[in-house]
Amino acid sequence: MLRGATSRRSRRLLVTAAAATAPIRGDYASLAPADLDFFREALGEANVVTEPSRLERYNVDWLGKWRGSSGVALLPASTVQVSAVLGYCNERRLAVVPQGGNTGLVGGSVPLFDEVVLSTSRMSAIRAFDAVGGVVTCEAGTILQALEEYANERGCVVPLDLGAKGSCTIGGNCATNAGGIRLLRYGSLHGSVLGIEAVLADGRVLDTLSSMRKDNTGFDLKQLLIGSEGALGVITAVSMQLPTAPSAQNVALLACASFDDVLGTLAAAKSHLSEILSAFEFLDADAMGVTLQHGHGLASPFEAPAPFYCLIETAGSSQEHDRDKLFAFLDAATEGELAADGVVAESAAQAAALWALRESTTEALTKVGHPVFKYDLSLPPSSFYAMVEDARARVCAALPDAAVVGFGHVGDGNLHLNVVLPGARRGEARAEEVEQLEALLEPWAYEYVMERGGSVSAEHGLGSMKAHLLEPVNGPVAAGLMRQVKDVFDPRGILNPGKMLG
Ligand code: FAD
Ligand code: 2HG
Ligand code: ZN
Repeated sequence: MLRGATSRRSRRLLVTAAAATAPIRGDYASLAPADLDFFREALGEANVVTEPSRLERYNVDWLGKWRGSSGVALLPASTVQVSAVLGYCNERRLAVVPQGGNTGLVGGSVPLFDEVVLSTSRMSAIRAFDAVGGVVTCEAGTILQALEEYANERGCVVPLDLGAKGSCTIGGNCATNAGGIRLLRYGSLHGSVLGIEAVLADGRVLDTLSSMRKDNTGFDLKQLLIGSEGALGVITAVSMQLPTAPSAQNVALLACASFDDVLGTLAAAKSHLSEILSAFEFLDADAMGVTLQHGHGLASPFEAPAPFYCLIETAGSSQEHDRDKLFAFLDAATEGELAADGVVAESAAQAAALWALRESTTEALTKVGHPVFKYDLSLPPSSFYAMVEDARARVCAALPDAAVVGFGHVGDGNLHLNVVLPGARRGEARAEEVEQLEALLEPWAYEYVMERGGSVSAEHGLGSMKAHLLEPVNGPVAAGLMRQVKDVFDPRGILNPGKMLG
């Protein structure tokens, strides 16, 4: 073996050994009255939140799984204010959690202890739009859906879309390197983001904002901030390439009898639809069942349930041409017996209704029980759905009524495996079974993925949920380099401690 290299097998063993342990509060200062005086002076009284009832939303994550006890949330309105606040926190060694829409699913966006919450919610201005180049520059707190509407009014789309679009922010999207349902078409944010402005821990402003696609003048530092989960700096603004809005869009939902048929349908979609294929998502019968049961006003277009569903979208510039291609593909899929049934949306409203079936699953699962165990995984096709079946067999042998569902971005090799006990409430109803469920799933799920060359976090990040996996999955050399980078950006370690970098 090469010096410093770790084999996949040895990394799998490291995953087994790396049990998640209770986080320990670092040697940070505690919030003092003089700190609040400084923050009020810098931001204005109204933008320093200390009332417990108003703090609740900053201390608890979207899933209600992680809860901190911060005594203050700061709401700066400008990069200058972020700089003043961070410079001060760095001097005082107050730990800080950057927060956008607080829709993250891995416990990265809320304090673990009493960290100061720095919310970008008041930073939502669009700074510039270059109509010729299709480049927008917006502040980090801009809500994704608001940016999409802004883009649509100008004949463009945002190259990113996800179910949390009504609440998540562009800064949070960049900080998590969010994937979502358009990644198949437009690639990751590492390609679409042209520049980032971020305030470093000591208050210095790193400005890489640009409307240029090409720039080879040294290290591409913005790439380090994309996916940095609040550990390297507070992103304050982003410039992004907006693709031209497609003038023709079609959505189809197909029912398949087996997961092999889902993969066959994906292969057929790629070859028949090629450049107009813009999304390929899947749900299994259980994911669809939960969605229909708990999603408001949702209905299946099919008379009978099917084992699997594929949601396929095309986006192009000629409706006639795209429809021809879509129907040729559907003929091939049904004649080849890949799809047992299928519907094509005949209006924008019908297309939205089909998309709602896929986008409502995450919320629907929260109504089944608590907590929902989420595994956001990259897996090769041969293991992709086998993992859901293996998880189901393992879990249901002990807990027969557990809901074990699979859905996600199958076109990108990204599985969302979710497991939840109906009626459970951690620490309340079914508490012992919840502990049993967790022990059945972890580290089993992570080992399973590592053995097959996948990723334990395809798009949601590590947060506090998977911080203990940073080194096992990346190996000591990569993890060590990441920690050295952290030291360069944030030598006093005030930014989001205990999360991604442990
Ligand atoms: P937050 O949740 O507030 O923060 C997330 C992380 O980024 C934290 O570590 C935080 O410290 C950091 N952060 C936030 N803002 C900044 C900033 N300005 N500077 C530095 N660090 C910052 N994710 C996907 O990838 N694909 C999906 O398809 C998807 N679908 C979802 C659907 C639903 C219903 C929900 C609830 C979540 C979904 N997510 C998905 C997860 C989540 O929405 C994304 O991770 C999103 O990018 C988080 O954005 P946010 O503004 O809410 O960030
Ligand atoms: C999605 O693709 C999100 O809908 C959330 O990434 C996935 O709930 C999940 O596990
Ligand atoms: Zn997803």
